[in-house]
Parts: sequence; C-alpha cells; structure tokens
Amino acid sequence: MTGTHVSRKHPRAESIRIRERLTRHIETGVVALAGLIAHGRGEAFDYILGEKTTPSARRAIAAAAASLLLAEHPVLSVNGNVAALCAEELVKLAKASNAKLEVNLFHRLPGREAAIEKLLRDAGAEEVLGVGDAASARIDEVNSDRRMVDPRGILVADVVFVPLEDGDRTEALRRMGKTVIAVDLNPLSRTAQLASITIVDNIVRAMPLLVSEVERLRVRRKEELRTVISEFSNEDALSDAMRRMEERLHALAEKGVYIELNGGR
Ligand code: PTJ
Repeated sequence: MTGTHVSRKHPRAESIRIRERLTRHIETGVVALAGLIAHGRGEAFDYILGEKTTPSARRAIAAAAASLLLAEHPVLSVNGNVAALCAEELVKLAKASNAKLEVNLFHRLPGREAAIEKLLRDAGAEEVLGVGDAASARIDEVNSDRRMVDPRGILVADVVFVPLEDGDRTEALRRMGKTVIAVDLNPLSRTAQLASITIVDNIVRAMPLLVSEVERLRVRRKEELRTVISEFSNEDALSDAMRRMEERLHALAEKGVYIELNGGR
C-alpha cells in the first residue's frame, strides 16, 4: 500500500488523509469502489455542516450509548468504509458495550469479508461474526447481499448499530422490531429518516465520542439510561441537523467569499 505525500500544512490535510486511507483499502479489498462514492457524498454534507460535531449529534450519541448499554443482544454491523476508517474504535465500542461485531456487506465480493475480519482482528477483536458460511440466515425483506446475516448476531439482536448504511436494511430491521442506531451525515437519507437514533456526524468524529459516552454511562442505573433514551427524539435530531446546515449556508451566503488568501479556510 502506498504512503501519504500530502504535507501536514495542507489546509485540507485531514480530509485528504482519510481519502487516502479509503483508497488504500480498495487495494486490500476492504472498501468497495462504491464506498468511495458514498464517502464523497458524506464529505459534501460534512462541508455544509461545518465539519464539527453538533450539540444535537452529541445528544444522539448519548441516546445511542444508553441503548447499547440497555440491550440484551447488541450488534455492531461493520461494512468496508467503517472498517477502513474506524477498526480500532469499533473494537473498543464492542468491548465497552459488550456487543458483537458482525461483518455485513452491501457488496459481498470474494475476499472482502475475510479482509475486514483481518482488519478487526488486527485491531484486537476476538470474535467476528458474519464471515463466509457463518452468515447463514436470511432477512428476506432486504433486497441486497445485506440480507445474509449471522444467526448468532444481527438475526437475534435487539439493538443494531448500522453506520454508513443504505436505507433498505434499516427499514427491514425496524420492521423486525429492532432498535437501529445509524451514523449518517445525510439527514435526508432513508437510513437517517428510518433509524431509531441517527447520529448526523462524521463517523471518524462520532466513534471516539460514542466509545467515551458508553464508558461514562456504563456505571449509571438502568432507569437513568432509559431516561436518556426517552428524552431523545430522532425527528428533532434530524430537524436540528437540517436547520444547522440551512443556517450555516445562509450565514455564508450573506458573506459571499469566506476563504481568505492568507490561509483562512
Ligand atoms: O462495504 P459495503 O459493501 O457494505 O458498502 C458500504 C457502502 C457505504 C458503499 C454502502 O453501504 C452504500 O452504498 O451506502 P450509501 O447508500 O451510499 O449510504 C452511505 C451513507 O453514508 C450516505 O448517506 C453518506 O452521506 C454517508 N456517509 C458517507 N461517509 C460518511 C457518511 N456518514 C458519516 N460519516 C462518513 N464518513
């Protein structure tokens, strides 16, 4: 895999570093080509959002942490993009919330599941569900390879974490009575709209915050966790995200040019 050639002084160094990580993982088979397109869509929304975690996303993170902690069978569904960007955080989250990690792909191409499993094991995972024949159960309502699930994982889960998801499965999982936690920078996506809890934030910012929140709430009584969840409204969270984008664009439009020649962004 090739290394980076971008100077740290580049005003968009972090964004380029993330892109490079994804493109490197095209070579390893972890990331699907469509994953690059998906990332580009996410980046565009992040640009409008201001590339910061909003107070409303923090409330969604708290509700997500409480749901994972109250779950009997929490499962973290892992796709190529999320594995490439956050393997270590996924393992930390699984350990902190006692959740299982399951590889579940939209594009189940030869070798991809094994490549993702390796990445997760290298990051410290002891068990990875959903690889190869282990994904022997089917959710018939799902119209993609994502219908293949592990009978020890997503099939029996009561809470499923589905970062960077395509809408079809979220709807099917909700219909099955499961709590679905999504991370999606696009508040208009079907996933964002249909999930029980949507964290409108970049996965690279949201994951460390979610791990810390699970660690912080772990010692709380179940009653307190239930209150955190009942005080959260996904409708309000999505409205907040859209309002934030609208207000930011409005403020920037008033200014016109907002990038200065001497280094401002
Ligand atoms: O690895 P696979 O085969 O399971 O495929 C994974 C992708 C992501 C390609 C697949 O699930 C897909 O096609 O997803 P979509 O339908 O493009 O949806 C992905 C959503 O994630 C979009 O709404 C993007 O805005 C959002 N997104 C992309 N990058 C990020 C993001 N949200 C948060 N953080 C990101 N870094």
